[in-house]
Amino acid sequence: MSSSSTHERTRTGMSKTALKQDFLDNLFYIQGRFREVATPHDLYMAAAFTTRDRLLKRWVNSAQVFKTSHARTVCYLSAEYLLGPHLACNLVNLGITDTARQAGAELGLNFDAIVEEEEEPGLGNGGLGRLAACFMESLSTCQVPAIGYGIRYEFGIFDQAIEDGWQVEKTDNWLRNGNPWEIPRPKICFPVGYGGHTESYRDEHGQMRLRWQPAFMINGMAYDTPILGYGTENVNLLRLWKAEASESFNFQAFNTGDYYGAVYSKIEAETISKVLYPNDEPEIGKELRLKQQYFFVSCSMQDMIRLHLNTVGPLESFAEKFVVQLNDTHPALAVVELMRLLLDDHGLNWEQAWDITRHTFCYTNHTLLPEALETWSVALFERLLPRHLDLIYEINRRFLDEVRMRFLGDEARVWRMSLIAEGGERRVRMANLAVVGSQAVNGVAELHSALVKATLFKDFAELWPERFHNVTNGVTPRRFMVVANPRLSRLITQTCGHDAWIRDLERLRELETHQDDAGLHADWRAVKLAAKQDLATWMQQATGIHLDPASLFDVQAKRFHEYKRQHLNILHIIRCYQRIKQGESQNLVPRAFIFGGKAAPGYFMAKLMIKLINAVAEVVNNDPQVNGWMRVAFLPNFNVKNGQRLYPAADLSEQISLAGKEASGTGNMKFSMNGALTIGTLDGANVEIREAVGAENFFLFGLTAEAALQQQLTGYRPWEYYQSDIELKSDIDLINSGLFSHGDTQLFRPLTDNLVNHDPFMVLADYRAYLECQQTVSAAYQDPERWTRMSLLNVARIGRFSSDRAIREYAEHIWKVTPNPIEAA
Ligand code: NTF
Repeated sequence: MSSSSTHERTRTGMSKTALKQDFLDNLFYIQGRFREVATPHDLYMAAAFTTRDRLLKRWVNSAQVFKTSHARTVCYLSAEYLLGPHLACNLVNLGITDTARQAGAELGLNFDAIVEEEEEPGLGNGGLGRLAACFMESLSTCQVPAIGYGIRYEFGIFDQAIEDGWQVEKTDNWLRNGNPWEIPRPKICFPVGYGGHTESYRDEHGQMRLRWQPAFMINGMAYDTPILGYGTENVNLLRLWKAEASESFNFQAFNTGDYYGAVYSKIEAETISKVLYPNDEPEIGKELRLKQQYFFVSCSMQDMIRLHLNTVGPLESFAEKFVVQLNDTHPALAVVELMRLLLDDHGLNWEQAWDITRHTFCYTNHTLLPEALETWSVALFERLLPRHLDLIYEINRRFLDEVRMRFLGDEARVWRMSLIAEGGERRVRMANLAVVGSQAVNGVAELHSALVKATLFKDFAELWPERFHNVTNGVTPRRFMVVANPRLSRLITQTCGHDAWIRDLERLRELETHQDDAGLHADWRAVKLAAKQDLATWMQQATGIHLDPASLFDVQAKRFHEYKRQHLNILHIIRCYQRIKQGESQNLVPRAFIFGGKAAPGYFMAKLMIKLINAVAEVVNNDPQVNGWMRVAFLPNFNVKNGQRLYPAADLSEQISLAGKEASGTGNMKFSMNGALTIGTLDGANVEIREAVGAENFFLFGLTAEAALQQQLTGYRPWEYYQSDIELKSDIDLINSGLFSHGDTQLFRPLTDNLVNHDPFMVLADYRAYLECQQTVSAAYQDPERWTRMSLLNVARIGRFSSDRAIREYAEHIWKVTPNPIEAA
């Protein structure tokens, strides 16, 4: 530590003494408690405020600099941010974790218990929302000026409890005890309209124009959360909108004597930001969801226009000041809303407005699954957003003329590309809208981006090939290595002789020179074992299930979905069980099979998979004949916090989706970063992870995307696999026998029947290859030196999958924005 930075720390209050004093002050002045009577939550709040005080200074400084320098700014629009707990990450990014720990110790406090106390904001479902959170952190780290816009859901993703083996959803009342990380901005508040009609009028130049008269208005109020970067003074802003009744509206009702009516309308307005919707239930078509999307998009676009007018000036340069990234199609209405604001509120003409709009937006696609592609019925649109429907028609008319001009006489193409799906109920295609309204479209892994061009957006890629890009996802090593796995991080820093890898993850490659170092191997194994012990302790207490840290920890943690094929994993478990029962354990290694993940509340099949896992667990864990060999455990309520317990403890990472279905995956990266080896298909980012870590350090199995598609086209007959593979048949039959369901032979029928008769995700086709691959896993695990070397090389070569790299690619190729480093104030 140089003397100037030591000085810096004391000057800005980063010293241990200052931390202790401020902690006690916050405990007293904010929580109204002194040390002796403080609850664990009081202690957490005092720690959070003490940390927040320290980041506010950086934040205000960043905001000031960005304002005066007119820095080009990225606006990330996302309906989800799965942030995870803030405290530990903010301490790491402030560089004061050790100081805070010592300060705590001197006050007689348990630092880890305080960190553990934080309830995470679960404002997202899974991969897409977590990606947005990683990107926000990396935007700050990479010094790119950015604002994240989203919704401040009062209830985030439900908490999952397991009762009698079934998933039970509990509301996530995350704001109950207050949120020390957000700053309410009552003055940053925008009106949002719904319903009503459009009318024409003559403007001051005698031009006929249209305007919207909404039937009712609500307000969106800003709540700001500062997002720190690592090793930088740059702090970006996450601005989430809360829906509130508009005062004037209330007042009107009050004046007419309808006090209760006014209160009711207030409640109704506030439902708009009440609850997060699941993302992997087939098309829900919920009106409230469309209202939510329009709500946050309208507030965000109005806010950007306000900022632009306040700093830069004329709206003609809007697209130079801002670039807006659409995180999937949920915010795609922003394209239309910007058009409306420019045309109706700011008097631009169509050509000007469209030129600005087209140069403002970029769109990321996150899934090819047809049931996840958003469409909204024209009728609903007409009722809720009549002006926007007009604008969509006009955008479409002009766009389809362009298509006709380019592809003479190809009306089938015009139909496919239209923003409106005709035939049957007319629907607005949000993905087509997003592509037409954007200057760049990207997929999230090489394979996915290729499939986007070849299938989903084939027509669009033929029209505008230059618009299509790939940016492979990444994850932040600060949260998923430094915070989640301090032991491994310390070992890496010690081995490399520096901690520069934390901001430049490619430098993990320096570990390669130590790949045969026996001392390092021993330390590496000790680190893994300690993490497994931690997880085992936690599991025992959370589920009562005992896991042996010496066994191979085989982990599948992600949302439950048929395409992710948790049932393929279960079939392997049942096969192991049967083999052991039949005395064929010679090629096995003792394994703990660990699952985590939520199922969308309305997704019956996914919930049945959870039940099956718990049912198999109950039998296996209570069978003394197999207990030396295997355990099955379901970790309830998989979220960011619980993920941080799992990744460090995994030996084997299950990434077994049907090739072509998982757009990227990001859990695959988090496991690998923590030294787990992957068993996986050639799907999503697995392909690139395997290339990076080396084929010899990755357990590959299964059909390729191409072969899977080919087989589907020529007629896939799962029952032929069932009939011809006696082990497969016996595994499925064992489920149907009632062994796992106290004699109920019908309980799992929907699942097994579906596998044998339809099997849309080709579980049976990949079953044999998966079993064989699992045998090579067991064999490798029996050679600890070899396994350790493979684990080490996975970490050494995973640098590319930092979200810093992803952000740099977006910045250079898509956003055309350069870093804007902030000097310390
Ligand atoms: C998810 N998509 C994909 O299923 C994952 O493969 C990917 O890693 C993440 O996005 C992040 O890109 C979704 O969650 C959604 F909503 F699009 F279905």
